[in-house]
Amino acid sequence: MKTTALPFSHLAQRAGRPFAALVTAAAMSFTAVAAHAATEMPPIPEVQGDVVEGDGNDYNLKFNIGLTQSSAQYRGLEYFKKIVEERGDGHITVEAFHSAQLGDDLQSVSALQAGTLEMTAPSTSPMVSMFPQFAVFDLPFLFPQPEDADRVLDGEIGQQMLEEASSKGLVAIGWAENGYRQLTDSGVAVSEPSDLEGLKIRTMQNPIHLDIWRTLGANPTPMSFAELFTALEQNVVDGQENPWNTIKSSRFNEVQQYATETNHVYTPFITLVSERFWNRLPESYQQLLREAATDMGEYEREVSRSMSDQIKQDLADSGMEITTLTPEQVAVFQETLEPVYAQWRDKIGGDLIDSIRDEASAEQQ
Ligand code: KDG
Repeated sequence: MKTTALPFSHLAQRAGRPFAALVTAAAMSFTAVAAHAATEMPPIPEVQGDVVEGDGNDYNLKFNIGLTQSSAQYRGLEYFKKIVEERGDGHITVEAFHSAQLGDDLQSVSALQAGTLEMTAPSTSPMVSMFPQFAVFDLPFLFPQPEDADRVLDGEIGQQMLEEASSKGLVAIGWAENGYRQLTDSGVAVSEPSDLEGLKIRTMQNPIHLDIWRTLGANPTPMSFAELFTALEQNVVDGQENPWNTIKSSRFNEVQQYATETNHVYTPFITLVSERFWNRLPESYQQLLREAATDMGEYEREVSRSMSDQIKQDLADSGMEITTLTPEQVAVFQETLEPVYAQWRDKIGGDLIDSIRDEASAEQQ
């Protein structure tokens, strides 16, 4: 099916609302969520669920992530550990590692395939060379509101993607939230694409992200997350883009003066297990890990969303100049990036893009 309508107007049409109203609704929903933001991380929940009997053998799993110990991602990992060890019958333990201690995203995925690491939870973006369908999540402004991403990831499309990613030595058992990405830089206060001219922006190792920042007029540089803070500190790059929780937990405000709330891409985390380890587990423990991954993802979303307003305030208090775009300014970024949809539609698959847009814009039942 050839879509002739403009991507974002198309989204508005499907949502049955005028284009500007859709953008305003998205902005208001962020404000609404932010207005009720907690001032600190929500407490780690009590563990619910029956005790799970294993096969009498002992299993220890190392779970490595790229973000720091103060990130929402690590808080989710602490909850995952609590669930597995409290619901397991004492024969399964979790060792939690942060800040890429055991390798960055791509190194961790390779270690799972080799069987030298048991679990990790990377962004989908650096994995598109292994799973091209993940590139759909890198399309700009795909999800107008967080609930739209939840509906897709928790529904048939998300389940299908987990099944497809359960290959190549990996077992994909759940989704979690990295979140909506925001721009930071050390050069200028950015409020329109022309402000980006000549700025060196670090991107994830992902071709769509490179296209996004080239199209906006910047000079993009792909780099692993583990190298990013040093690259910013040494002015190897001028800026980067990540969710608020990452900007704060990775202390980017110490090496970046400006931030712009662009919400230009929503990035999920995908929770992965080494297939070699998985196949050694009794089925009862496999089911326990699946349930713990689902609970971790839901909790991580809550932590990520409930803290964004407080984090923005903390960053401003630390001296960062934060630019909040008007709906009209957001529309300029969206319209400038429309060619990225056209460039990538055939490579990603028009049917997948349309099914995600339909699911994302469907009213909550
Ligand atoms: O553990 C996840 C991080 O390593 C990374 O994926 C975070 O969004 C990210 C980035 O910019 O690399």
